Amino acid sequence: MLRFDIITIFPDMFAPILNESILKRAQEKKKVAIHIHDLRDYADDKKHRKVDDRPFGGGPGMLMMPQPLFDAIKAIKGRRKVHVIYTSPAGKPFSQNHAKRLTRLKNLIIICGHYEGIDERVREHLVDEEISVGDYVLTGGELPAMLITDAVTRLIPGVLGKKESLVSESFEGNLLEGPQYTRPANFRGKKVPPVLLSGNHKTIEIWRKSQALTKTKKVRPDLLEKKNKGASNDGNES
Ligand code: 4FD
Repeated sequence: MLRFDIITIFPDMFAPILNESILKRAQEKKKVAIHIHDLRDYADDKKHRKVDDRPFGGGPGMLMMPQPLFDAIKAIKGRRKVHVIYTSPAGKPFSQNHAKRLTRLKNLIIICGHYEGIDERVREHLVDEEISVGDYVLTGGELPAMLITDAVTRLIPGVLGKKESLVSESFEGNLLEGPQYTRPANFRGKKVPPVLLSGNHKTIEIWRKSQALTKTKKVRPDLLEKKNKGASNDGNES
């Protein structure tokens, strides 16, 4: 069982995403446990539940204060060994191989970044890795935390059924998937490529591979360069 503890100032954002579909089933099957913690519950300032403050040296915006984060992590962690992730646009790029690596851990804490970021002492003393889910800025680290939870959970053995199987999906082998079709074979005059109706599995496999290559060349040539260099998705070990 992999346990996620997510620290956020918007705890209500999580239930609609995490308590549906495959993530809901994964929790019911005890493949993962997901606990959401309201950072404000750990504020020393019991009256205003303050968790942010102005940056020393001046400048715009607010920073997440060290006190609530230090106390939240200490309380949540207990005596367990945990891996602490902080989501921010300044982190290492998240990838499929990154997700695979995280499935090997037992306890993950994810701090959802906010405002202009965190006090550096949190990064220095509490954070094991800073992750970015892409080169864009969001209103908070909540969506990145959900995204990481989703990408990691679906890789845990027994979470996906046969229907949603892991084999031959996009990113396996650094190729995007080519076109796919379902019934009818002729939809309002728009026909499915005849090779797919041939029943010749070998020819179909070759056609799919060539389509995948063409598509990857067109939309993600960077993936092919990595493939040719023999590196995995993010250049890290899976
Ligand atoms: N690309 C990401 C993560 C968080 C975020 C925030 C500093 C802004 C994008 C720290 C500035 C956190 C990402 C919150 N936006 N926004 O992973």
